[in-house]
Amino acid sequence: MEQNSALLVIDVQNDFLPGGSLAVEDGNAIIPLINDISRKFQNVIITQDWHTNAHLSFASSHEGKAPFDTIEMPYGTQVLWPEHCVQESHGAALASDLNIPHTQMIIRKGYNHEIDSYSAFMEADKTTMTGLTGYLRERGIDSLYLCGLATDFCVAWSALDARAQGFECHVIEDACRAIDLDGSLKAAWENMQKAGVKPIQSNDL
Ligand code: VGL
Ligand code: ZN
Repeated sequence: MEQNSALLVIDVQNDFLPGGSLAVEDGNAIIPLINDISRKFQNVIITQDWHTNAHLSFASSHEGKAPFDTIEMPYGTQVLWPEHCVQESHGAALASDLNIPHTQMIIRKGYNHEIDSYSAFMEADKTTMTGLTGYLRERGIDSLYLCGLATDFCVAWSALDARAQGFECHVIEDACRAIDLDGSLKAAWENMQKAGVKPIQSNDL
């Protein structure tokens, strides 16, 4: 791949893998594929969900709420999750069999206690930027390829924001797995299609 392209590996962390607190079904199946795909890219960026203890996106931080309930936050409706990806925990660590030594940057998100951040570009308030747009622009990167977990949350939100920020964006479908809450996977693909995100398969690369 050209110097203007980057692979974004989204949230391949223990808590999103089988055995983790917010396990995505079959999530571990994509790891060897992502390792292979990464060899085709000069530029690789990894994201890491990185929450505070008792983060407000956790159901356990709200009395009477259970995982997958929703709540109204100042920035809109928030799905409440099991505790996951708490800073420095084993669950927050990148999968140990993720093997991408030429990764150039690891960007963390979701570290603001009161605001969730599915997207690698901006927090759920749609205002607070993570700095990724500036990093990519300074590096002359304008074409992105996304893979990882979960298709319908962090991958989709990152892809939509990538388009909103003016990047060309592809989602490598077979190198992602979904949570799929109440039709969220179908809705995510519809929104991505409308926004001009291009779905591709790993063997298209
Ligand atoms: C994610 C829910 C909560 C994800 C992160 O990586 O898709 N989903 N935090
Ligand atoms: Zn999270």
